[in-house]
Amino acid sequence: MDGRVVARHGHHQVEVEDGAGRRVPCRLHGRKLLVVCGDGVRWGYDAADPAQGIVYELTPRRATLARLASSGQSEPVVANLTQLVAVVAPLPVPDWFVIDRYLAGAAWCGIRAVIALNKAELGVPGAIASELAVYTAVGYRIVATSARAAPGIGALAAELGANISVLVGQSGTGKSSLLNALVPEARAVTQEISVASEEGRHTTTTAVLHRLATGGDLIDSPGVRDYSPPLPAIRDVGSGFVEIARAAAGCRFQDCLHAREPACTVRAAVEAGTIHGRRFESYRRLVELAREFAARFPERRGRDRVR
Ligand SMILES: Nc1nc2c(ncn2[C@@H]2O[C@H](COP(=O)(O)OP(=O)(O)OP(=O)(O)O)[C@@H](O)[C@H]2O)c(=O)[nH]1
Ligand SMILES: [Mg+2]
Ligand SMILES: [Zn+2]
Repeated sequence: MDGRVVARHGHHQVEVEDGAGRRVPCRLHGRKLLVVCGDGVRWGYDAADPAQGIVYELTPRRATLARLASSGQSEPVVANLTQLVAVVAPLPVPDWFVIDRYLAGAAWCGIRAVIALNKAELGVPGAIASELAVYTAVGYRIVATSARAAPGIGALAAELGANISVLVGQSGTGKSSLLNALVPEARAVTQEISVASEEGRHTTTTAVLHRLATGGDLIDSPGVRDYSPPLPAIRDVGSGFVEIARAAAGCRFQDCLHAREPACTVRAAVEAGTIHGRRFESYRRLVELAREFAARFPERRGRDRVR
């Protein structure tokens, strides 16, 4: 039968949803099979134990959110997405570099990205409002949400629509709380952020997919401390930053890295303030990372292209 993986538990156990929406625990046939939440699979019931299934093969993946592992390899996290929702909150204090990397990763795998500002009922500190204005200016959609009070989750539900969306971001921003507000039967575990560190406690440990009443799907994922997507070739890093890609059209050299080249319209825009300095710094750090990985793992050059 055809099915879809809605959760992975460890390396050899997954949960598969059948055509009727039933969720069946399954083991993987063969050790080489690497499946993640969202994967389409071929599976069947286990003759020896009809309460269990066996996954035999993976169907080809469409847009996959992956992470760059320290081994230099690209590790799939969630497969077959159409949208990424980066969740930030007044607390924990946002790490905008992490947000930029998710947005770039979404761009490289060809999916839409939006930013959700959760815990909005607490009020939005000026520093966060001005960062968010930078994203609005370059064209990202921002939705204010609250899992507890007004403004609620109406705007987020509208943004999710029929998409297959994943909630990503730092631990403690309220991803699982938003999921519970949208899909009460999900009953995802949530936990107060630590008083001492003002950071989340990494409560969610595995990505799980839930069906939305709107016809879309929502995947809750574990919060991160840091994240990097698999990186394209160095000269393509700028394509993950809308405003940099746009301004780069005017650079004298087609493969301009916007570092020290003459007649660079990107650097001119940074100096003029039309490209935000922190976004440019985000870009610069990713170029450095791409350079470092290309040097450390020359055999992988060009292989981990996300598209
Ligand atoms: N004030 C307020 N608190 C919220 C809101 N949403 C979530 N919280 C609280 O924030 C804390 C963290 O929420 P979680 O939903 O566990 O956060 P998470 O992003 O899933 O965290 P990880 O699973 O660790 O990544 C909990 O104490 C929630 O009750 C909100 O809209 N407003
Ligand atoms: Mg969670
Ligand atoms: Zn340039």
